[in-house]
Amino acid sequence: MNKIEDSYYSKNFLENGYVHIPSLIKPELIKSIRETFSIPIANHVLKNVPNRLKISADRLLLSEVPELIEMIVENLKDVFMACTRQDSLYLMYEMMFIIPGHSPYHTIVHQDIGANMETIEERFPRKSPRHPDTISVWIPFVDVDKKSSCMYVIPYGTNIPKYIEMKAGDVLFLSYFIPHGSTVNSLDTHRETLLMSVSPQPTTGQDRDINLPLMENGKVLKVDRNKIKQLMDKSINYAPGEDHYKNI
Ligand SMILES: O=C(O)CCC(=O)C(=O)O
Ligand SMILES: [Fe+2]
Repeated sequence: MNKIEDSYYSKNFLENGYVHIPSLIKPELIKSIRETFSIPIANHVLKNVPNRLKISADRLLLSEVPELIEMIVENLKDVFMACTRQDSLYLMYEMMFIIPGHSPYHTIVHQDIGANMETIEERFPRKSPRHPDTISVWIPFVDVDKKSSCMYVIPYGTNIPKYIEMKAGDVLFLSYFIPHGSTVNSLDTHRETLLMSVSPQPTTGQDRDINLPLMENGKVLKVDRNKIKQLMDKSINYAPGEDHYKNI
């Protein structure tokens, strides 16, 4: 990405609360992630629980293919710095999220500042232990549109939902405050996605956040493999915990 694109994306993000960045991950890489991880996981879970509405695999890509996370940060580092106005970045959580074909599940409208979804107060809370410039990074591994569980956002200054149709390997940045949700997946095929939350500062007093340093002074760091191993051994789950595929 060049500087002009970076500043175009960050300007849009700061003005509207979201930005859609096309073609981040190459099709061959997406194909291998799907064949190695998301499709076998979906098949495994659905074999055991055929009516599963949604499946999440917490920190699996981080532990199995940390290069993928490093590559994403490397490619997006200038946009991250422009959007957060800081040059450090920490990973709060990372999960693969799969919505099976014909699942009635859809993500109810919420802000990511609220980590829980049960009540209105939880979906639209007033404060959070995380930094206000925390960004959710959402990457579909399959093309998504209104029929296949694409995301929608309510851009800053509007009250009209905007549906974000995306190609596999595109990226959607969501601010911590933008209201967003997703449509149901009415296709036969699964909707497979990667969801990460990154923040310019670590969180204190919130032990389910990974707080893994990804960038320091504008320099992308190698993911600390030992730290990841410790994290995987400790079972802290990003909500909703009942969906963790390893429990099945
Ligand atoms: O993938 C989705 O449907 C939405 C995920 C999301 O917004 C979240 O987990 O906060
Ligand atoms: Fe969200």
